Amino acid sequence: MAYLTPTPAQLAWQKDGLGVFFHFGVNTFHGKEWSDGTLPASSFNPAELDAEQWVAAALDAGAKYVVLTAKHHDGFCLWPTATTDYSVASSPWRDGQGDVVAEVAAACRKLGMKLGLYLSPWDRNAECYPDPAAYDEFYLRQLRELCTNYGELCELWFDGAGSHGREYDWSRIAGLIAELQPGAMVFNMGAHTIRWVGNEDGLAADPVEYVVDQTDFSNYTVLAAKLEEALYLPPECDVSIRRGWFWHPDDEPKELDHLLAIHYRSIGLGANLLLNLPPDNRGLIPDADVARVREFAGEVRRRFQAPRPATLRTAGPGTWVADFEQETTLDHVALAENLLAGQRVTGHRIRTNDDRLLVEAGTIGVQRIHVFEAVTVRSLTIELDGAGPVLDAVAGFSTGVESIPDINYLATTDAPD
Ligand code: FUL
Repeated sequence: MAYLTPTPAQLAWQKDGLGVFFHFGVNTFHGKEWSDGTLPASSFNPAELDAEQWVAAALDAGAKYVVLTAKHHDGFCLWPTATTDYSVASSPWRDGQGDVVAEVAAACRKLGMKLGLYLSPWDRNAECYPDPAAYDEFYLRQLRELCTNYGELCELWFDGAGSHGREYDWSRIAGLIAELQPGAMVFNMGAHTIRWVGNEDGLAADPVEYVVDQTDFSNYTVLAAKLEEALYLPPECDVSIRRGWFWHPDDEPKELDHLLAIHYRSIGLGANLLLNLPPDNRGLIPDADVARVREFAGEVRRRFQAPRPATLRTAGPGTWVADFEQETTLDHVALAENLLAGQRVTGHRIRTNDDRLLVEAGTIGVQRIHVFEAVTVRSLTIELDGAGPVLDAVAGFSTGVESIPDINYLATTDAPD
């Protein structure tokens, strides 16, 4: 059987692991999650907007890329597009001369962050939206502006919300991306290279399969999109640090434990995580959110920055041994599979040198983190199931933490007001 393999760009994106989402727009000034395209552009006025502060917060979080909502479902454009007046150019912000996309792009260049953009296919403001052919032209012009004027893009985010049952001209959209931003990951629709994980809670579940023949489409329909053929499509888990995607005055950041649980259930299962940090109506990421991401990243660093010294050797087909330099107490193990020949590991077990079964689980992928009651070992044996699996790395940690925090989350699939 032939195995589908990642492109170098897909593999690099998977290794980046963490991204930060910025949901920002006219909604930010009205306490809205979704609006219908009638909120006045004149209400967009973030008096203290500082894109560098946003990108610095993403750096603090440990993110390697950011994704900005250049246009959400309401159709309001954060750049001075030639396609519509419903944009920053009609707002009082920077006397109508501003360009949020350009400011975020400049901050990314300055701080060494990759930039991705979200351009909602569903547009509740565009008059031509009911006419698919006319809207396709309009949308392609918007995408061309974004793909031309802001440097290299690492990701284009196509949100399925509101678009169920609607066809867009995906072949021309794909052609335009191939021409102008061939390295960008394409999320969810069209010539996609990455997929949505299937919920907005940031949670993957074992097994995390990179090769799939159908994908979940959006939070607002249970219907999955059947693919014409199986594709290598690693998942991205998306979740907001707050209840809302956009900033609301009465909302607050999630607890540290909740964010850590999300980390284990996304990055710890071999999926990417796109964590939303919504800028407020001043145009700044609130202090409480900055403090929380610093706390989160600090705790991740504390747990994972110092693996216990070990060497890895093969011990027969599908079997690997990690020898620690000395007897070592561990409560976490991280594994990495070699993905160059595709995702091969379907199951795996970890045993201690005195043959206790420590872990029994499914996929490994780009990274798999296990947590368990502390054990003292000299070596660990890792047995891999699958065709020709190759283990790239094993790292053992002693963190003082022996379980993943419990999270009682409510998955919401109701469309927002
Ligand atoms: C959803 C949208 O409807 C939300 O407003 C948000 O943008 C989220 C990331 O995707 O489907």
